[in-house]
Amino acid sequence: MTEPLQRVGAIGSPYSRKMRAVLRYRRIPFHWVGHGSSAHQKLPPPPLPLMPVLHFPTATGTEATSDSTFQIRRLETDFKGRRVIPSDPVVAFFDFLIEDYADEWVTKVMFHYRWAVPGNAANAKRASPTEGSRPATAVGWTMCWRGRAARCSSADDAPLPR
Ligand SMILES: N[C@@H](CCC(=O)N[C@@H](CS)C(=O)NCC(=O)O)C(=O)O
Repeated sequence: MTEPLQRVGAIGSPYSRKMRAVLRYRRIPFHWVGHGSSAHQKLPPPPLPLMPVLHFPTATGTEATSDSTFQIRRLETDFKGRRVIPSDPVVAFFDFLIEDYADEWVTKVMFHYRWAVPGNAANAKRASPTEGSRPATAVGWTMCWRGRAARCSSADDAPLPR
């Protein structure tokens, strides 16, 4: 594979940044396609409406894939060198356990520090709605996230944009 992979994501998305870190570490060329950008609109939809989406080249175009855990596994089989999954099956099991824990729970910690620290919240509420993610307007974005604030931020009165 010589063409850079298309990776749809957003700066504020922890899973997008996880995949960017993996692709950089593995030295796999990729294009960062902004979620909601015109380049994004031209790509086929993923199986799940979540970021990041990694598009793998196929004989007929590209295959859109969802979920960073499975994307990492696919990269392990498609690209050689600087692998991130240990070859020892016992160590690989612990690797999987730690990744699963981090995917499910460390994001809660991340969201807490994003929204509970006033300086971070001020930055996030300015940056997040302007990233081009769906929905594209600050009002739409707020409506989308307000109902989730308690779960995502660890605070009922998270300082979302008004
Ligand atoms: N388990 C998935 C989680 C992906 C995920 O939750 N992505 C978030 C952005 S960080 C998303 O797309 N959220 C959209 C939404 O909740 O509507 C993975 O590892 O890729």
